[in-house]
Amino acid sequence: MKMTTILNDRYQQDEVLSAVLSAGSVLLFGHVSPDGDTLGSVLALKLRMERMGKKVQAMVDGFVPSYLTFLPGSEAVMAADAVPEAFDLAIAVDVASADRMGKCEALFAAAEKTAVIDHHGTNPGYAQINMIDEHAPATAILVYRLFQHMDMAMTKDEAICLYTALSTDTGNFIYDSTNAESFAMMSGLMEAGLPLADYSRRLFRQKEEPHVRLLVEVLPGLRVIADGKIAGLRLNQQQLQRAHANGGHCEGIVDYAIDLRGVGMAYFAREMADGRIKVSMRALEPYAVDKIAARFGGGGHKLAAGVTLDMPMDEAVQTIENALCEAL
Ligand SMILES: [Mn+2]
Repeated sequence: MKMTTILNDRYQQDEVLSAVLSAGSVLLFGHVSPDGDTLGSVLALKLRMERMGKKVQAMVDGFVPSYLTFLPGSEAVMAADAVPEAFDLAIAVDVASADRMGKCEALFAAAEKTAVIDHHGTNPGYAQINMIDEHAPATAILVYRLFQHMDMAMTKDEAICLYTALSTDTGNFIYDSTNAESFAMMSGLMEAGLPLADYSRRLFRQKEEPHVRLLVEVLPGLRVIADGKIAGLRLNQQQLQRAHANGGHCEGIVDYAIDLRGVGMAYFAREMADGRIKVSMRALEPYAVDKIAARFGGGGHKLAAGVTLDMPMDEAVQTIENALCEAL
């Protein structure tokens, strides 16, 4: 495969490779509210490094969402309050800033040797070794590049992890970030025996009953404003409980707002157990929501960003709608 040469002092691929080779034990960290890319990339690395004879542990502040429990090795991911065995190297995977490790941040910071593998342009490079490429559509792409520099054939389980990571971060290969390298990597995963039909169905077609019951609660509250250019949805704790759902079941709900024809920006506001309001925002070019999220202390990408607001639902929705209208 043709490899792109990245002239970027934050792209320390060789340094990550040699750190991995010389480490006897590794602790991998994902980000809070773990998604397909962070978990898939962490678990692919875990499987590979175990085959290299290393002792590997993985740790995340937050639960593995139920739609990702099929990932090989996901049952071994430790919670933030676990006490890991001693390790030589800490690697943060798909973690844009150190505080995105949540309660694991202190453990990472105290490690003797640290590395980060990430694709967020906002990543300041907070580790000793930083392998960051903001042009990669998923962290999984960077992990795949690392694997290509190891003299080992890919296993089916590694392929399943990397496919999960890449496909979820590209919205099943439809986001603008999807590039030729994504498909070159898919070719490699298929050669490794990826059961594509089975896993694409698990990830993109199957719905859990609480998710569908959430739609029944949420969709009647659809708001369309600004001449149809902005749409929004909201969910309170009572509705969440009626649907027997949890936060993980909310994945994808914001798409019902952004997928309305004519809509350029959308939000989904949900009340969390502590009363704060978590807002997911989406935009279509030429609109962007990253600056709006940043203004209120959140983060993310131009077309997908999020923020948590410490105010009642009505006020949070009004605040976000005002900001979105302003950005139009
Ligand atoms: Mn990612």
